[in-house]
Amino acid sequence: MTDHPTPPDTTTFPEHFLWGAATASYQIEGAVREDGRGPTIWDTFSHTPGRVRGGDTGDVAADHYHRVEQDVALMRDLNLDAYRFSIAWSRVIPDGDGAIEPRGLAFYRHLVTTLRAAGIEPVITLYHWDLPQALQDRGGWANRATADAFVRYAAVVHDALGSHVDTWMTLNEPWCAAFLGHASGEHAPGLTDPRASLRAAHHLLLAHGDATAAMRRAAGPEHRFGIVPNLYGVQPGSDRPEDHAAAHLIDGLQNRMWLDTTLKGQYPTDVRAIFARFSALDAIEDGDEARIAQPLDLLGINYYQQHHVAAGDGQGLGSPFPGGDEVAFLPSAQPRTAMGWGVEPDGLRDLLVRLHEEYGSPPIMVCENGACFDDVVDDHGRIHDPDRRDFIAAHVDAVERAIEAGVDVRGYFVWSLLDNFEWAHGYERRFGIVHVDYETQRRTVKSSGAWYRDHIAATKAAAAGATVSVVDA
Ligand code: IFM
Repeated sequence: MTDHPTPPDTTTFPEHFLWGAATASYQIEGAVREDGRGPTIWDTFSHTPGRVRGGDTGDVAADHYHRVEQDVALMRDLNLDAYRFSIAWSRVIPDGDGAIEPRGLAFYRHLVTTLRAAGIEPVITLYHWDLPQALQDRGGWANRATADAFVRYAAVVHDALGSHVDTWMTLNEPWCAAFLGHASGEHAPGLTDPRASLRAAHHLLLAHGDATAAMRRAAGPEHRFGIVPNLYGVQPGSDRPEDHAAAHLIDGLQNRMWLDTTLKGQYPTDVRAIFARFSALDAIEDGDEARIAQPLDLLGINYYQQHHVAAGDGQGLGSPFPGGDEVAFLPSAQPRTAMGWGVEPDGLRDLLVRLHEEYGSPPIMVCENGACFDDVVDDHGRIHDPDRRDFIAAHVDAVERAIEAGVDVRGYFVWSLLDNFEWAHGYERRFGIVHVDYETQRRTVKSSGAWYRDHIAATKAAAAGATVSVVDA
């Protein structure tokens, strides 16, 4: 990557475009045993030896639970318009479907009012993978009743916080919850059961649809509802028909499964065939697809990279996709992040255009985009991270090119505000634009964060007709 990225054009973004940063409850909050919070599948998983690198857990994480004021002040200093965070279900209803814990709701009420006082718009995600353990003990997402419990939980949170929060996302990356959690077992609850993974996927979608309908019934006209799948461009490794077939299969499970259901009201035929192959079709009851396809005000998307695939040898390649053992995943030919993920900003532009052209998508928010690189803290305590800065600049530029091509994009959220618990990778992998020293909990804005702060100021100045240059951080 260059040391001098091409600055994105600041003049294209619509006036009310939201510049934000995102986090998730289990990744930053800590305080796992405080104020009545019930245990979750990630508490269980991270405390199981061998599941998370180095035995790391979210017990303390970035200690955000005790640092709301400090963290919101940081967001204000970064010029953020909006902050996307998730609610920990088990803080609000410790066992998932029983008694409500008022201290959990009070914590989030305090967070959203502190954000509002700082002029920052809260964007809520109701589920970012931390299922109450008590529900897992009764089958978790593979059990249809979990969708009903989610609808009640969503209504409780919406009722408590709806007067402060306009933007509501039901699920973050249901693909991960279903397939990493139940097929490859890399994530909690750590199952390797393709049938359970497909049942979980369907019940997550049903939970999204029914919760959206329930919240909308109670909502004011200003409330906006959406879902946040993680979407990828899927590129065949060659022109061979079998590589194209592999790309089609992965596109079905990664993209169309979530888009066709929520936006068109039906599973793609090839995805139904995967359900049939793993004897999971019985999970899809009559009328479910219509319930899933609730009208949406926003489509949230998370974008990090593209998949490059070829026909495999059927020997099982560790693919997290049920049925994906027939597919070989190829490394990107582009530079890669510390996760090994290819840096492919054009893939974001192409994805946004696809959503517009193929799906007639509702307005889109890029709810996560960012990069993990190995940060070095210098002798003065500074973190100079030009690779992350270039990554963000190039993807903001890709969003800008999609807007120019006619796509209605309403916001961009960096993943992540803070370094945090990166799931099975523990604390080794850092995505933050703000560095967290986990010994002291000291926060330090990285040079990528300084660039983002200045970029937001320049964009706002451009919208107001003034000129501010983005200093090369
Ligand atoms: O940290 C995760 C986040 O929880 C979901 N989206 C991808 C991020 C980076 O892996």
